Amino acid sequence: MKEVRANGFGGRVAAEPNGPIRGLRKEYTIINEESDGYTLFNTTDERGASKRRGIVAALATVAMLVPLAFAPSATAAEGDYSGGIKGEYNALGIAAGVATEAYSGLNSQERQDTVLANFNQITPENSMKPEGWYDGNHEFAMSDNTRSLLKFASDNNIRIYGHVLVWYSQTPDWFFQADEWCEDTNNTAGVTSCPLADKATMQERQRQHIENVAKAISDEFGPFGSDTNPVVAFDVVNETVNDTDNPDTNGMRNSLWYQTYDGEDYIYDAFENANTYFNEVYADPSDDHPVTLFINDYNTEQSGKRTRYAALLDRMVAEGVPFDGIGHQFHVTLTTATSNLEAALTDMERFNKKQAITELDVTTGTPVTEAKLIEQGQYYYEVNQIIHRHAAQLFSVTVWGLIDGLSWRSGEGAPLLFDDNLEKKPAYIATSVIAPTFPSR
Ligand code: 9MR
Repeated sequence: MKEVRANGFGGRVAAEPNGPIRGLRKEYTIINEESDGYTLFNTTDERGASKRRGIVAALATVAMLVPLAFAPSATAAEGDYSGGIKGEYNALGIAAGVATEAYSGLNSQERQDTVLANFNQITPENSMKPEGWYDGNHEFAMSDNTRSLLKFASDNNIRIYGHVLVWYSQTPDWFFQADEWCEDTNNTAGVTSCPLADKATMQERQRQHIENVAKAISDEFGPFGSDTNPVVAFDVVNETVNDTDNPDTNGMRNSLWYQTYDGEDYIYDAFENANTYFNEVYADPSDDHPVTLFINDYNTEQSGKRTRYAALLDRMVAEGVPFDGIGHQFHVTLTTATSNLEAALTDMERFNKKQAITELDVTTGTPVTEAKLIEQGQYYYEVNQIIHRHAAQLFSVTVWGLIDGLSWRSGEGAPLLFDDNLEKKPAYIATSVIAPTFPSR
């Protein structure tokens, strides 16, 4: 990895051949020791030749140390930057997603504006998980959080990538009990002291849950595929593959789903049910497959997990399971080789399905320094190049949160594209611009 040095704000200011970057408060410049400084972007043509020339020249001196400097810009205007990330991805046929909720990334006008300027798809970060649909009486109902998010999406013509129908986590333990009212004296989530339900009971509970979700959404927002229903995809199952190679479960997680079914066919059933209810029963007759059905997992950038994931997918294909897409969460750090992310996408190409980057975030470690933020920009830039190379199969790329402070990993170092003041980080620039602009690490 090449050394990156940040001179910090107010550090060395580069020559300004093209003017400041529109939409950015700070101007980001590359300065290397053997040449002039180069502005990464210009106001009139973000993909212009002058910029490329500058960067190529900068990259040509790669014997190097690439110190980077920030310089405050007096003239940069806010909020008008090349159609945002969605504009860039749209050119590739990929949706630009963010995980958020009405109560977090959409709870101020400024946050809503930032979401709408940059993304055209939202994954509900928590509200649509199984436990989000039940009250204390085990009654099924759409929550206000889910309703608000769907309404925001429907009103603003933004897509929803649903998350998640079947998951070992954030599912009430009673769901897996033979008697759902049996008192569970074990306080650990995912474990119950009560006798487990049998397979037939679980098959019916799963079917009912999936039908209820599809029906509740279509009752309020119209059938799937209609103009008012924003749902275009769903994580049907999440995190079913084991972290280690457990031969007893054929590499699958020994969850309460696995235990109650005594096998992985709960996954097959989930796709059958989702296909029936989202793409048939509650679908608009004019659209024969409105909801793209995904399987989703983490650590697919690691070869062992990926091998087990692919083996499961092979079995699903052999069983004729109606799945449409393969999700890669990509919760990574600056030390995760980006080539491993690319290997994950490449290895899954043979299935001829859609793929999605479903939960992208890249922690810097702490303390978060300017140098780390620049390196993170370079990392996101490498990921963006991978996205370009795999655009044909990619359905969407989703960052797991709007601003660093709202991230589930905020303690591990600023993982996202916007800081807590909604300022665009180098990671944002790297993600939103197609032209080759960042020197490699
Ligand atoms: O980001 C989510 C966080 O707010 C929740 O507390 C957490 C609870 O499990 O889930 C987080 O989202 C997870 C996602 O649903 C599935 N993949 C891993 C994500 C990070 O934990």
